[in-house]
Amino acid sequence: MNIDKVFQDQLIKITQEAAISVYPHLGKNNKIIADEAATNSMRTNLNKMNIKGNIVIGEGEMDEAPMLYIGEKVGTNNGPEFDVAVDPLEGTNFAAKNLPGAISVIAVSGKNNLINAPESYMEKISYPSGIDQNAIDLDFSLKKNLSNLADSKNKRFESLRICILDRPRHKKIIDEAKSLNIDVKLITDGDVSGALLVTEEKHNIDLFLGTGGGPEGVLAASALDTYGCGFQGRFIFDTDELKKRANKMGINNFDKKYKLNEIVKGDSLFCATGITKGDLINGIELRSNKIVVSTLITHKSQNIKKIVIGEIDIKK
Ligand code: VTB
Repeated sequence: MNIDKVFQDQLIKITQEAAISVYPHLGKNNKIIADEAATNSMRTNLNKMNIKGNIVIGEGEMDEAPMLYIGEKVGTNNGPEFDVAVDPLEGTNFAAKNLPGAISVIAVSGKNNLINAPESYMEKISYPSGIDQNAIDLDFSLKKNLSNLADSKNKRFESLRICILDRPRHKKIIDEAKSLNIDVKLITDGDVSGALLVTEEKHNIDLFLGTGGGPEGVLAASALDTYGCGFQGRFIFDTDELKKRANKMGINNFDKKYKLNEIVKGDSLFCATGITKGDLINGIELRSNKIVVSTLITHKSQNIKKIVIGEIDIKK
C-alpha cells in the first residue's frame, strides 16, 4: 500500500507543532516536562488525522506510558490503516540543556509494515547508498566493514569517518578506530540523527554504528530506506522480561540480525523537525513575527527526501 501524498503535509505539521511545543522548555533542565509537551502535542494532532493508526514504536509500553504507548490506537478511525512510530522528543537531554540536536520524529507505514518489538537496546549499523548489502555486517570487524566500504565507494580507507554514541560500551570500537587511524565523530545522544548522517555526502560520515535505542533504530530505518542507504539492526533482549514481551509480539529468535527491509516494509513516510540546531536539521528560529522550522521529510514511494522550511505566524 502506498501512502497518499496528502499525509506529507499533515505529518510535517505534526512534528512542527510538537517541536514548537518544546521551545518554552529549552534549557530548563527538565526533560520530563519537555517530553510531555511534545508527546501531548503529537498525540492530540495524530488523533485529528483521518487514519486508523496503531502505535508500534512509542513512549513505552502500556503499563509504563500514559500517552502514545505501544498498541495505542490513534486517529479518527476513519481512513487508511497505518503503523505509527513516534519519538516526540528525541534528545530529551539536548532539550533540557538547550544543546544542539533535539528533534521531533514520526514515521508511518501501511499496517504491519513496521517491526513490532518491545523497547530495548539495539546494535545497529547504517551506511550510504550504492553499497552491496553483503559488504557491511554487524558481525564484521570495523576494519572489514571499512575496507569493504572504501572499496565500494572508491575512497581511501584513511579518509573514512565513523559516527558512534559516546558510551563506555563502545570503547572497543572507538579504540579500534583510533588504531586504524579513522576519524570518529562522537555524539552524546540522538542516534536517529547519527544514523542518518550517512545519507548525504555533506555530513561527511561513512558509517554509523553501535548500540542505542531500538525505537530510534526503527525510526532511522524508515528514512534510510527512502535514501537507498543500508541498515542492519539486532535487538538486545537480555532479560527474561524483555524476552517474554518480545515473544508476545511474535519474536522467537532473540539474536536475529534484521535487514532494513525486515524492519520497514513497503512505503513509509518519515518526518523529523529540528528543535535545537543539529548536524542533520536546523533548529527552531524565532523571527520578529514568525517561527521558522525545518523538517526533513522522506517518502519512499514518492522518492521524496528534502528539507521543508515552515514559517508560522506568531499570534499576538
Ligand atoms: C540513544 C539516543 C537517545 O538514548 O538511543 C540513546 O538516540 C541510547 O541509550 O537520544 P543510553 O543513553 O542508555 O545509552 C538516548 O540518548 C536518549 O533516549
